[in-house]
Amino acid sequence: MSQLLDKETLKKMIRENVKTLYRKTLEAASAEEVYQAAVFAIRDVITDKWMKTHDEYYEKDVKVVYYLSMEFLMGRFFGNSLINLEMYDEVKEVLEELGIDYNMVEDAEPDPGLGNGGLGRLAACFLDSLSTLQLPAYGCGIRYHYGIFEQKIENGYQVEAPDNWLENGDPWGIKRNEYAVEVKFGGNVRAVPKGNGEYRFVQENYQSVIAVPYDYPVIGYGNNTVNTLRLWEARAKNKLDLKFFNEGNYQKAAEEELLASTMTDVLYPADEHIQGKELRLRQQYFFISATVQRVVERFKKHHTNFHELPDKVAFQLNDTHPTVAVAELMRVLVDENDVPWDDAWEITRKVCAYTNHTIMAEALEKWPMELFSRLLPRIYQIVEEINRRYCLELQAKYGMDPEKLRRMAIIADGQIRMAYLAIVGSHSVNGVAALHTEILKHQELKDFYELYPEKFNNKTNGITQRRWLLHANHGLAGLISETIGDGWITELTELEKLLPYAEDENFRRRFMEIKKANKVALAKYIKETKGIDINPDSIFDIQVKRLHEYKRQLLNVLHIIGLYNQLKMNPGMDMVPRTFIFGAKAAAGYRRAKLIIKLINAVADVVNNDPTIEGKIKVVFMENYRVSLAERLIPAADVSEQISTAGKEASGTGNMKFMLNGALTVGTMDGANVEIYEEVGKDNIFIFGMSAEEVQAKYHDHYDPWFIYNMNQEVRMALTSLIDGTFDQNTDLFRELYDALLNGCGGRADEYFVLEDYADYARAQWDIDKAYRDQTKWAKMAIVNVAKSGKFSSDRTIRQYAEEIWDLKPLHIED
Ligand code: 26V
Repeated sequence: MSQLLDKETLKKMIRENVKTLYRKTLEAASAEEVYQAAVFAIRDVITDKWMKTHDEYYEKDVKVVYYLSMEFLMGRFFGNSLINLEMYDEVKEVLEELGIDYNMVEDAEPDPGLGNGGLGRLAACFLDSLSTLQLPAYGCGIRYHYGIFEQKIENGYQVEAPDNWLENGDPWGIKRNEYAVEVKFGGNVRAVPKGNGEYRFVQENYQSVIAVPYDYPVIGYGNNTVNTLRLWEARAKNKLDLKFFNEGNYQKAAEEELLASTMTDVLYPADEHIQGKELRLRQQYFFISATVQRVVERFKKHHTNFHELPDKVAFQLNDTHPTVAVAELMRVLVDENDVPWDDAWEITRKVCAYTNHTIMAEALEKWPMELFSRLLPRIYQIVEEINRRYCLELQAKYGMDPEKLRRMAIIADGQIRMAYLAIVGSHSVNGVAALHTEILKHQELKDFYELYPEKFNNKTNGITQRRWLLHANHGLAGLISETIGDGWITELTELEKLLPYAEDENFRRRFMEIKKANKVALAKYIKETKGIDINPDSIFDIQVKRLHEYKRQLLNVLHIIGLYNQLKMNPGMDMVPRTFIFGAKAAAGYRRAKLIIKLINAVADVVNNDPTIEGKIKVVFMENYRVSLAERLIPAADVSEQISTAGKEASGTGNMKFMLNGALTVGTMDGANVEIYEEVGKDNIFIFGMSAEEVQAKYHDHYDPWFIYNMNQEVRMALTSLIDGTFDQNTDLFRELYDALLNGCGGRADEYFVLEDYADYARAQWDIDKAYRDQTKWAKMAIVNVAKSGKFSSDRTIRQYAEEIWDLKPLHIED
């Protein structure tokens, strides 16, 4: 029982809150209403700690990191907050004693999808670790009114619906009107003489938007630290512009209001290409300008010497999306605080650090000059000046080399390259897994590594075990704590103590019973939501992540087709029954990705309803993959599919969540899979396919997928199934996928080497089949995976950021 609030008080508070909020008795309240009432009860506990934390930060004037990110994929707050407050069991008991089903209450909370995928979820795991490690931190981002779309499947196709997560209010967010800031767009810049021969640059004729922050608590586990996630919302400065209104120009009069109200409406639901979308650049500058202005204001409360800024403030740029921060900090220092350019530049570079999350060329942000200069005229000038000085440096170092200059310039070919601005304006550039960082250094950012070798470093991603084991998998968490104590909750490498228990029959039995129970629970959920019967004794083989060609969901489904064809020819084929589960959102405009979703569903329809294969294969596409669904799926997995083309997946973090929950990986030597392999050893993982180097060589080499087609019957038959009506009644629906693999409609044929890696993937899948038959062996392998997952805690990652990039020290907050 927690000392924070006793059970009787809590019961009383929940009753009272239901009454004041809804004019109802508890007995008459819906799960939604009980949820709201319970949140208001625990908010009390949180608020005291939250205020104390911030008072201490201010008083002690500690250094603070600002994690700047367009996305925070937080997942539901309720259960996780209770876990971190160590009040979970107590609140659960209280609700059950009141006759309320705890899970119904948790499920009543919307799952705020303020992110696309890996990058946004990483930000959320990092915040959890920052608070747990007692590190002073803010997450800074945007309070989108609509998060990532809700995915529905209609007739096998993805259909997008808006996600109105704020519909029933926002009990976790606190609006801070007193910290509202003005952000300026457009207009022109005028140089005003300062009188000392210098000029001050002022923006005129601009449009204003007011940024209003909403603060969300980020609770540390088992301590008194409550950091803040600060999300900015746009509001008009003037509802109506009276000047235009009086002239009878009503549209113009309402323009600012319209501009403001659309700015933070919606998250861009693409995690790859969007070309030069003006609203996206507005969103970026909006939250960055607001953040930078607030940070400098706060700094000035204690300091007058701006050279001390890097001792008090660190900005971590989550990909290139917040990179205007480099120029905005320069603007605030130079224009608004009269700091000389050279000093401001030195300060800015010490404050900023950049994380790269992808080497997919399409995702590297570039802005057309015309758009950038029109929207952000002063920022544009500053970027020009940064570029001018930087190009002089390049010339001093390399001589006059126009090709090299063109390759490396921040501004070239009519565009501003945000990654290069981030690299030049930061003291640290990091990749998110060892392999990824090596590829950055020696391929993608080779020129920059030669120029600034000291900036480059690796920070292998991690995940928080509080959400992904303690909250998502109570059964396993309980068994582990009972066996080795609960130190793992804040020190995940403690899990190594489980290693000897791989040899303990009793432990293995209980471990496998828990997995089975999780599978039974998932089977029930699938039956309820999809109406599909699945066999809890089959292998649960799961691939959940965004849909992308490089992630190769197509390889997975082609292999399913291959298995199905074999079963049709040989119904008695001896295989362990398998349930293949998918979850994936496709970017709304990504046609081929959407077609792959349709294919998965079409294959599911045929395979699940074919009695001749005797239920040996089932295929399930779970709609609307999101954090709360991941929490249901991952604990029930036997096999974790991490099958990207080697060299393409920067890290992956799903791979770590599965491992932590005792699933075995079938994967390529890509991203953090490489490090998982190093931890568990070759006998406890199923590796297949080309290495990143082989992929690179093949890319330049002659690659002919027809060669594989000719040589491999299984591949040929699977491909033929795509176009012979097996899955689409002869409509030629999937011909595009067939062509993309063999002929490369427009682009390269089989760009991601699906066919090249097919045979070895199928071999690895048979190895899995064989291994699973020996349940003792399988249990040992799974336990080793859990035991060796310590490295992949985001606590480890954040410690490294704090020590090696931010120079950030923990601050203990007393009770
Ligand atoms: C890029 C873009 C480009 C413009 C359109 C909007 C948009 C939105 C998001 C992104 C970021 C894509 C990069 C990304 O999510 N990378 C993933 O980062 C994970 C955390 O580091 C990593 O585990 C995954 O491997 C990597 O794909």
